[in-house]
Amino acid sequence: MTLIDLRSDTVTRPTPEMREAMARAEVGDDVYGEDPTVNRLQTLAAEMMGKEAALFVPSGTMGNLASLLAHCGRGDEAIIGDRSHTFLYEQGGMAALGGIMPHTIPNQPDGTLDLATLEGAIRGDDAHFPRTRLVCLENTHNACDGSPLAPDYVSRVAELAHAHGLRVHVDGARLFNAAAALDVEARALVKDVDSVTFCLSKGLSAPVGSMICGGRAFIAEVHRARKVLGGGMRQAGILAAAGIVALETMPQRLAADHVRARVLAEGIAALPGTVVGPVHTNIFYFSLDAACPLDGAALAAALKARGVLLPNRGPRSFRVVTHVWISDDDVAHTLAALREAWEAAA
Ligand code: TLP
Repeated sequence: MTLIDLRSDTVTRPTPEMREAMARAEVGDDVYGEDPTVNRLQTLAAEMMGKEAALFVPSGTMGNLASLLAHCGRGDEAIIGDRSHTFLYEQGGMAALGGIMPHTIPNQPDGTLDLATLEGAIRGDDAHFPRTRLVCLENTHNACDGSPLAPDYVSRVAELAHAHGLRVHVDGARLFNAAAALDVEARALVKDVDSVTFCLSKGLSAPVGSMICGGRAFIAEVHRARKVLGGGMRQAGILAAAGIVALETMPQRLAADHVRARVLAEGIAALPGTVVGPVHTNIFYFSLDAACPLDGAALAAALKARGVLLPNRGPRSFRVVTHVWISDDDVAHTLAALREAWEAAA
């Protein structure tokens, strides 16, 4: 039985067209800058983001860390949302490896940072304080219901940050989901920021890799950071080839994942004892209240027995993520499996 895997869009496998492109890819040594396929991907990514340059890195985590290392020195401070992936799920790499102090401020439920709180967090020029260098945003915001941040909000953050001499980095692991949800070009979401990382894996379904995009001088710094982090890859064109197909073919189909997420959420909301969060993109959260006949572990086990992978994240809470390998039939099967689980427990 092929499992219906709703754990994350990180589980996506390459499409047949990607595998074909990988098999045919021209390669060279990318540490020497000689891999033509990597170079093509970097040019394409920079163009799509409206930035001067781009760099291919193995993962979103490395993309964020290399960007932070390029923007900040040891003892500098980065203002970042307290529910952001970089703060919560990247092992504190900025502090551990870069000596960069995370200055967290609350993420609003929609993933934004309140502008007044942000401005209040910027340090003055005083020898007691670290120097504030950077503001980090996340778009879409994974932990805040997969919310997309609108272009005008991002631009207002950039305006505020730049007025104080700070830079802005966007963790755009799912930037193309935000663009699809808001019906704008991805580049419109980053036009005023200094750097962006987006993932070719996840919703775009390439097997490996993320892109960092920004100005030429910044990308030169990021290139050094990637090397010291062990991210200089040799014949990486094999991977970049899949990334090119991802950029050319996948953004335009993401809206379908968002529709399927909504159908799943509506079906779950109709079951007694569920509390379902908002659906903006391909990620939503739900929990089971006291009236629910099942707890999280029991529901996860019941679903697994029916071919659906959705482990509980807390005792009674779940995250659902749709992606290219979740079809309408998979949605229908999942909803039927949920109903059966409820009936069996009642
Ligand atoms: N997120 C993963 C897990 O790490 C939680 C997931 O399943 O959602 N930024 C954001 C917003 C992310 O969601 C992720 C991965 C990353 C960065 C890190 O990307 P990778 O896994 O490529 O290092």
